Amino acid sequence: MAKTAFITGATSGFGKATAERFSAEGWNVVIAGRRADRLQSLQASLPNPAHVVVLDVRDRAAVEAAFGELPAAFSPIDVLINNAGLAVGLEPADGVDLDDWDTMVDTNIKGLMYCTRACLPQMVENGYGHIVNLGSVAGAYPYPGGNVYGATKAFVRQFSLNLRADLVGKNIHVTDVAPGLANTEFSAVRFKGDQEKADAVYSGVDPIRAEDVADAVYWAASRPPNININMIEIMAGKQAFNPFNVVKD
Ligand code: NDP
Ligand code: 8X3
Repeated sequence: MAKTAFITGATSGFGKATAERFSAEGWNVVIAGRRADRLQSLQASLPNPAHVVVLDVRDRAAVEAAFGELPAAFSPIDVLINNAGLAVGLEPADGVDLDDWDTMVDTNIKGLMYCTRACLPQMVENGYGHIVNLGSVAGAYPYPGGNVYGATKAFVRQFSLNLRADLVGKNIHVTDVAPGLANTEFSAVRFKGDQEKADAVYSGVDPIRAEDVADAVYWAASRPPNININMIEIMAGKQAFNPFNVVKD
């Protein structure tokens, strides 16, 4: 029987590439996101069965309903890929719009929590499961303007480890996949539709591709059950770290 992966944020970027990868490998996929038209065209393009769920992960009741009302062919979920997320803005903390911080916390933290909690009982009952969370290098390394975005991804890292602590005896695996600079719609969203600013982020860099991340997610999810991949951190070949920033008088 085909296994099922539930992928949030499947309308674009990593989520779409991950749905394509799992489907190509013979999996059934549940593809979730807010843009119904994109989900429908993705569904039509996939080689194996796909179930569309139009879902805003910030809506707790809608998340509970989505996991509670899955068709039999897509239940139970074998792998949950908590990918939906975003950065909004790159302003220093003292000038930020608080609504942007709320949006990131509500999506990257609370939405991920809701999906995880809604999915876990069926995994426990089934005696098998794997949760792959999309973190970020921004959760480990600070940069100017990363403020709450990076903090939400630090949450993803620690929540992944703590989930593992809870689930270790239940045959449920947990992986935090933490990419760096990757060319998706991420920067266009961060800069609120300013495509010129978004493109500038990737110019002169050969960034990570969505397919590279899908590859890492699929690899982690297809390891044998005797191992758990706790974390995968990926950077672009031209991306590294800054030294400490010491400001002199
Ligand atoms: P994209 O903007 O291309 O994709 C983001 C996806 O998240 C979209 O499918 C979007 O769907 C979905 N999404 C956003 N908000 C919600 C919501 N409230 N409810 C449901 N779905 C939502 O970006 P990426 O593919 O790059 O990002 C995917 C994940 O990877 C994010 O968590 C991001 O933080 C993380 N990441 C990105 C990196 C990068 O440089 N690109 C690097 C490291 C991590 P829709 O709008 O249709 O709802
Ligand atoms: C996205 C990667 O470095 O732009 O999570 O924050 S970065």
